[in-house]
Amino acid sequence: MTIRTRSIAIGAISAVALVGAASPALAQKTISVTTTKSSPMALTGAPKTLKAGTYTFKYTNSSGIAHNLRVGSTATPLITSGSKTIKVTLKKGTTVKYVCDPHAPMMKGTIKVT
Ligand SMILES: [Cu+2]
Repeated sequence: MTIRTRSIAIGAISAVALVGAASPALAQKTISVTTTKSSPMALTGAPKTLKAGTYTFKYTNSSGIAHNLRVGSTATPLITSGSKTIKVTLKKGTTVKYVCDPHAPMMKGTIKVT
């Protein structure tokens, strides 16, 4: 009786482990972009290159000045504090621009998608 119970338990653990192993491939990557109090007119944290795929861009603004983050054609609302996220699919071989809409001449950058 005891031996049977153990072998069933081990079988259950193996099944859970297999499901867990499949999850990371489906998980989305999050890119954090921030505007800080010390650099209140800058978007920092975006990488220069990214692999093609779908990403969550998390924009955090601690400056007290209204900013947003636009990546390609997708933008967060304007925020003066806190965080907002957008989901963006980046296509291989493109260069994607990101900006803060009200301050696009100074708060901007590009990401090469490989
Ligand atoms: Cu701005």
